[in-house]
Amino acid sequence: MHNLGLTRSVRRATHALHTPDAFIRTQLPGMSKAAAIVHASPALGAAFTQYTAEMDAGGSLGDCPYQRFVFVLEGSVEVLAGPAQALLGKHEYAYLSEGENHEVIAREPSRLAVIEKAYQPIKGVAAPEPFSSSEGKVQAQPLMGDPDLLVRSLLPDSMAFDFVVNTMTYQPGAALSMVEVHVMEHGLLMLEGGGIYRLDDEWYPVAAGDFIWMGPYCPQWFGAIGKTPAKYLIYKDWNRHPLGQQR
Ligand code: UGY
Ligand code: MN
Repeated sequence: MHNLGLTRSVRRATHALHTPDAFIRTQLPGMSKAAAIVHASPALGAAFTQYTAEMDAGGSLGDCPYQRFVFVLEGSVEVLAGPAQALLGKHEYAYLSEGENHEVIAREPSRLAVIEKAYQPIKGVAAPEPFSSSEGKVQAQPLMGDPDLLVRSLLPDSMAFDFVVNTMTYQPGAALSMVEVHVMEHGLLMLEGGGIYRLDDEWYPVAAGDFIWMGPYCPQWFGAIGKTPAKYLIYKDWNRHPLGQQR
Protein backbone atom coordinates (compact mmCIF):
# COMPACT_ATOMS: atom_id res chain seq x y z
CA MET A 1 0.00 0.00 0.00
CA HIS A 2 1.18 3.55 -0.66
CA ASN A 3 2.53 5.26 2.44
CA LEU A 4 0.57 8.46 1.66
CA GLY A 5 3.54 10.60 2.63
CA LEU A 6 3.92 9.13 6.13
CA THR A 7 7.26 8.23 7.72
CA ARG A 8 8.63 7.93 11.28
CA SER A 9 11.70 9.90 10.13
CA VAL A 10 12.06 13.37 11.63
CA ARG A 11 14.68 16.08 11.48
CA ARG A 12 14.77 18.56 14.36
CA ALA A 13 17.39 21.10 15.46
CA THR A 14 18.47 18.90 18.39
CA HIS A 15 17.97 15.37 17.00
CA ALA A 16 16.99 13.28 13.99
CA LEU A 17 15.40 9.87 13.46
CA HIS A 18 16.24 8.20 10.13
CA THR A 19 14.09 5.16 9.33
CA PRO A 20 14.70 2.61 6.54
CA ASP A 21 11.63 3.65 4.50
CA ALA A 22 13.31 7.05 3.95
CA PHE A 23 16.84 5.85 3.11
CA ILE A 24 18.43 7.16 -0.10
CA ARG A 25 21.63 5.58 -1.39
CA THR A 26 24.56 7.54 -2.79
CA GLN A 27 28.15 6.90 -3.82
CA LEU A 28 30.98 8.63 -2.00
CA PRO A 29 34.32 9.44 -3.66
CA GLY A 30 36.58 6.39 -3.74
CA MET A 31 33.79 3.85 -3.28
CA SER A 32 33.53 1.06 -5.78
CA LYS A 33 30.71 -1.47 -6.07
CA ALA A 34 29.26 0.04 -2.91
CA ALA A 35 26.64 2.57 -1.82
CA ALA A 36 26.30 4.76 1.26
CA ILE A 37 23.23 5.73 3.25
CA VAL A 38 24.49 8.85 4.99
CA HIS A 39 22.67 9.13 8.32
CA ALA A 40 24.60 11.95 10.01
CA SER A 41 26.95 14.62 8.68
CA PRO A 42 27.83 18.28 9.25
CA ALA A 43 24.85 19.14 7.00
CA LEU A 44 22.62 17.84 9.81
CA GLY A 45 24.57 19.61 12.56
CA ALA A 46 26.82 16.67 13.51
CA ALA A 47 30.58 17.01 13.97
CA PHE A 48 31.09 13.52 12.52
CA THR A 49 29.81 11.48 9.61
CA GLN A 50 28.04 8.15 9.96
CA TYR A 51 26.76 6.02 7.12
CA THR A 52 25.74 2.48 6.33
CA ALA A 53 27.84 1.09 3.49
CA GLU A 54 26.16 -1.57 1.35
CA MET A 55 28.84 -3.44 -0.57
CA ASP A 56 28.82 -6.00 -3.35
CA ALA A 57 31.40 -8.81 -3.22
CA GLY A 58 34.71 -7.17 -4.21
CA GLY A 59 33.37 -3.69 -3.43
CA SER A 60 35.55 -1.25 -1.49
CA LEU A 61 35.15 1.93 0.56
CA GLY A 62 38.16 3.80 -0.77
CA ASP A 63 40.48 5.88 1.36
CA CYS A 64 39.45 8.48 3.89
CA PRO A 65 41.26 11.62 5.10
CA TYR A 66 39.80 11.24 8.62
CA GLN A 67 39.73 8.63 11.35
CA ARG A 68 37.41 5.83 10.35
CA PHE A 69 35.63 3.18 12.42
CA VAL A 70 33.97 0.27 10.60
CA PHE A 71 31.64 -2.26 12.25
CA VAL A 72 30.40 -5.25 10.24
CA LEU A 73 26.61 -5.56 10.33
CA GLU A 74 26.44 -8.38 7.78
CA GLY A 75 28.86 -10.30 5.57
CA SER A 76 32.64 -10.03 5.82
CA VAL A 77 35.33 -7.56 4.80
CA GLU A 78 39.08 -7.56 4.54
CA VAL A 79 40.82 -4.57 6.11
CA LEU A 80 44.36 -3.67 5.07
CA ALA A 81 46.05 -0.97 7.17
CA GLY A 82 49.82 -0.65 6.74
CA PRO A 83 51.30 -4.11 7.20
CA ALA A 84 48.25 -5.31 9.17
CA GLN A 85 45.53 -7.34 7.52
CA ALA A 86 42.30 -8.59 9.11
CA LEU A 87 39.25 -10.45 7.94
CA LEU A 88 36.22 -9.16 9.83
CA GLY A 89 32.89 -10.95 10.13
CA LYS A 90 29.59 -9.95 11.75
CA HIS A 91 30.02 -7.65 14.77
CA GLU A 92 33.77 -7.40 14.27
CA TYR A 93 35.29 -3.98 13.76
CA ALA A 94 38.36 -1.91 12.90
CA TYR A 95 39.65 1.48 14.01
CA LEU A 96 41.63 3.18 11.23
CA SER A 97 43.86 6.12 12.13
CA GLU A 98 43.74 9.48 10.42
CA GLY A 99 46.35 9.95 7.71
CA GLU A 100 47.19 6.24 7.32
CA ASN A 101 46.27 4.62 4.03
CA HIS A 102 43.95 1.66 4.31
CA GLU A 103 41.56 -0.44 2.29
CA VAL A 104 38.24 -2.05 3.22
CA ILE A 105 37.17 -4.70 0.68
CA ALA A 106 34.03 -6.84 0.87
CA ARG A 107 34.59 -10.60 0.56
CA GLU A 108 30.85 -11.18 0.01
CA PRO A 109 27.78 -8.90 -0.08
CA SER A 110 28.21 -6.96 3.16
CA ARG A 111 26.81 -4.10 5.20
CA LEU A 112 28.96 -1.90 7.43
CA ALA A 113 28.34 0.87 9.94
CA VAL A 114 30.98 3.50 9.14
CA ILE A 115 31.88 6.46 11.37
CA GLU A 116 34.36 9.14 10.28
CA LYS A 117 35.68 12.03 12.34
CA ALA A 118 38.52 14.57 12.07
CA TYR A 119 41.03 13.71 14.79
CA GLN A 120 41.55 16.23 17.60
CA PRO A 121 45.14 15.75 18.82
CA ILE A 122 46.19 16.65 22.35
CA LYS A 123 49.64 17.76 23.36
CA GLY A 124 51.91 15.00 24.58
CA VAL A 125 49.52 12.17 23.64
CA ALA A 126 50.34 10.02 20.62
CA ALA A 127 47.49 9.44 18.16
CA PRO A 128 46.02 5.92 18.24
CA GLU A 129 47.31 3.15 16.01
CA PRO A 130 44.90 1.19 13.80
CA PHE A 131 43.56 -2.05 15.24
CA SER A 132 40.74 -4.53 14.79
CA SER A 133 38.76 -6.63 17.24
CA SER A 134 35.42 -8.28 17.86
CA GLU A 135 32.45 -7.24 19.99
CA GLY A 136 32.44 -10.78 21.39
CA LYS A 137 35.89 -10.25 22.93
CA VAL A 138 34.81 -7.16 24.88
CA GLN A 139 33.79 -7.60 28.53
CA ALA A 140 30.24 -6.35 29.15
CA GLN A 141 29.71 -3.84 32.01
CA PRO A 142 26.32 -3.24 33.67
CA LEU A 143 25.34 0.42 33.28
CA MET A 144 25.03 2.03 36.73
CA GLY A 145 24.90 -1.45 38.25
CA ASP A 146 21.91 -2.62 36.17
CA PRO A 147 22.55 -6.25 35.07
CA ASP A 148 19.77 -5.90 32.47
CA LEU A 149 21.58 -3.08 30.65
CA LEU A 150 25.01 -4.11 29.40
CA VAL A 151 27.57 -1.82 27.79
CA ARG A 152 30.50 -3.03 25.70
CA SER A 153 33.15 -0.39 24.93
CA LEU A 154 34.67 -1.22 21.57
CA LEU A 155 37.59 1.25 21.79
CA PRO A 156 40.29 1.24 24.49
CA ASP A 157 39.85 3.52 27.49
CA SER A 158 42.61 5.98 26.52
CA MET A 159 42.90 9.77 26.10
CA ALA A 160 44.46 9.06 22.70
CA PHE A 161 40.93 8.39 21.37
CA ASP A 162 38.63 11.37 20.84
CA PHE A 163 35.48 9.28 20.49
CA VAL A 164 33.97 6.07 21.80
CA VAL A 165 31.76 3.47 20.18
CA ASN A 166 29.80 1.15 22.44
CA THR A 167 27.11 -1.44 22.09
CA MET A 168 24.28 -1.30 24.64
CA THR A 169 22.00 -4.29 25.20
CA TYR A 170 18.73 -3.91 27.10
CA GLN A 171 16.73 -6.87 28.36
CA PRO A 172 13.00 -6.48 27.62
CA GLY A 173 11.67 -3.82 29.99
CA ALA A 174 15.11 -2.40 30.85
CA ALA A 175 15.58 1.35 30.52
CA LEU A 176 18.13 4.12 31.08
CA SER A 177 17.83 4.98 34.77
CA MET A 178 17.74 8.72 34.05
CA VAL A 179 17.11 11.21 31.29
CA GLU A 180 20.62 12.10 30.12
CA VAL A 181 21.60 15.62 29.08
CA HIS A 182 25.24 16.00 28.04
CA VAL A 183 27.58 18.05 25.90
CA MET A 184 28.53 15.04 23.77
CA GLU A 185 26.56 14.12 20.67
CA HIS A 186 25.56 10.61 19.59
CA GLY A 187 25.11 8.60 16.43
CA LEU A 188 23.01 5.52 17.21
CA LEU A 189 22.14 2.56 15.01
CA MET A 190 19.47 0.16 16.32
CA LEU A 191 20.79 -3.36 15.78
CA GLU A 192 18.11 -5.52 17.40
CA GLY A 193 14.69 -5.24 19.02
CA GLY A 194 13.08 -1.91 19.75
CA GLY A 195 11.45 0.37 22.25
CA ILE A 196 10.69 4.00 22.93
CA TYR A 197 13.33 6.71 22.56
CA ARG A 198 12.78 10.06 24.23
CA LEU A 199 14.61 12.79 22.30
CA ASP A 200 14.24 16.36 23.54
CA ASP A 201 10.54 16.61 24.44
CA GLU A 202 9.23 13.94 22.06
CA TRP A 203 8.89 10.14 22.39
CA TYR A 204 9.47 7.94 19.34
CA PRO A 205 8.87 4.22 18.73
CA VAL A 206 12.12 2.81 17.30
CA ALA A 207 13.16 -0.56 15.90
CA ALA A 208 16.16 -2.41 14.44
CA GLY A 209 17.40 -0.62 11.32
CA ASP A 210 16.63 2.90 12.59
CA PHE A 211 19.33 5.53 13.05
CA ILE A 212 19.20 8.39 15.58
CA TRP A 213 21.35 11.50 15.80
CA MET A 214 21.35 13.29 19.18
CA GLY A 215 22.97 16.71 19.21
CA PRO A 216 24.77 18.19 22.25
CA TYR A 217 22.48 18.62 25.29
CA CYS A 218 19.57 16.76 23.64
CA PRO A 219 17.62 15.21 26.53
CA GLN A 220 17.59 11.45 25.90
CA TRP A 221 16.11 8.32 27.41
CA PHE A 222 15.37 4.80 26.12
CA GLY A 223 13.16 1.98 27.35
CA ALA A 224 13.21 -1.45 25.66
CA ILE A 225 9.84 -2.91 24.69
CA GLY A 226 9.08 -6.37 23.30
CA LYS A 227 9.95 -9.96 24.15
CA THR A 228 13.52 -9.89 22.84
CA PRO A 229 16.46 -7.69 23.91
CA ALA A 230 17.00 -4.32 22.27
CA LYS A 231 20.54 -3.52 21.21
CA TYR A 232 22.21 -0.50 19.66
CA LEU A 233 25.61 0.69 18.47
CA ILE A 234 26.33 4.18 19.80
CA TYR A 235 29.00 6.77 18.93
CA LYS A 236 29.93 9.59 21.29
CA ASP A 237 32.63 12.29 21.06
CA TRP A 238 34.82 11.91 24.14
CA ASN A 239 37.98 12.91 26.02
CA ARG A 240 38.29 16.42 24.60
CA HIS A 241 37.77 19.91 26.04
CA PRO A 242 34.52 21.57 24.90
CA LEU A 243 36.53 24.60 23.71
CA GLY A 244 38.33 22.39 21.21
CA GLN A 245 41.99 22.04 20.37
CA GLN A 246 44.49 22.39 23.22
CA ARG A 247 47.00 25.17 22.48
O1 UGY B 1 26.96 6.80 26.71
C1 UGY B 1 25.89 7.42 26.73
O2 UGY B 1 25.84 8.64 26.84
C2 UGY B 1 24.61 6.60 26.62
N1 UGY B 1 24.21 6.13 27.91
N2 UGY B 1 23.54 7.36 26.00
C3 UGY B 1 22.44 6.79 25.47
O3 UGY B 1 22.29 5.55 25.52
N3 UGY B 1 21.53 7.59 24.88
MN1 MN C 1 24.01 9.58 26.11
